Amino acid sequence: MPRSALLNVMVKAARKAARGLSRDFGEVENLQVSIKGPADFVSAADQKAEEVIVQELQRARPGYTILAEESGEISGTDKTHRWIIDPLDGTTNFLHGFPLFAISIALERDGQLEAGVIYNPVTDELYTAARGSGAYLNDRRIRVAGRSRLDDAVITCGIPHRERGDHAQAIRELSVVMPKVAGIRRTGSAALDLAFVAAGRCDAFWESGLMPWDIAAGILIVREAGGIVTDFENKHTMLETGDILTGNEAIHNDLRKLLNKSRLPV
Ligand code: 2AM
Ligand code: CA
Repeated sequence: MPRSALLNVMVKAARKAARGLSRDFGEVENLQVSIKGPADFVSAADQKAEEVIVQELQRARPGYTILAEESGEISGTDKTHRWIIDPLDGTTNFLHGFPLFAISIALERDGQLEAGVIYNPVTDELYTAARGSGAYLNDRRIRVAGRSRLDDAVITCGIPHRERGDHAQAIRELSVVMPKVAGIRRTGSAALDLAFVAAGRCDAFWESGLMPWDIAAGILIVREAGGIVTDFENKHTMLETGDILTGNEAIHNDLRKLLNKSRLPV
């Protein structure tokens, strides 16, 4: 199926920003040994990538509102459309020369996700979806995995960073899920976790406390790949709460019940 004009705009912006990020990623290894380390360099790379994306999107669709990780909300003349942008998801990986990071761009219209793009420059893998038109990896249709038993499932998750989130709760979650599944993975990029669920590379993903730009594109891509995406109460507050749970219908349901066992009574 030919890509829509809208997706073409988003893909062009992602690929352009990716060229800079790939160059900068190649430099990170050299910087590991400097006294200051690569942190400032990475934050400059992140900002530069965001500028490129914002510039491309504004040129193609002037006036759309923008929500981006580095700039926050840039109110446009058109408030019905909003770009949600993460120029570099997996920053800690990038900083360490660990090759798992992605650019994520979504478009919302009247609060509904219309299109999403996630691009991994290291593997040159481009995940796209437009509402009602399916999800694609490098222009080939993708579907969530068909496995229905937790026993067979490989599941990715997030673990809160130092000084963020509820570490004790994260450990309770791991301790209920670990004995029931084939394996748990932690990639460090929520956007790629969602892309991997959509492509059937893993069976489910859950994380708490994420930001809208981490997950907006991925939510649509998983849905268009036939997956279920909710918060832990089966509601659709993911962009507001940052809590997300996703997989095919069977695994999503079983994992939700399991995770709820890890919650302390309030
Ligand atoms: P980032 O790499 O763009 O920061 C990994 O668990 C996920 O959490 C990544 O998608 C990462 O996005 C996100 N993340 C990292 N630090 C965060 C923070 N302080 N608040 C919210 N999300 C964060
Ligand atoms: Ca992010």
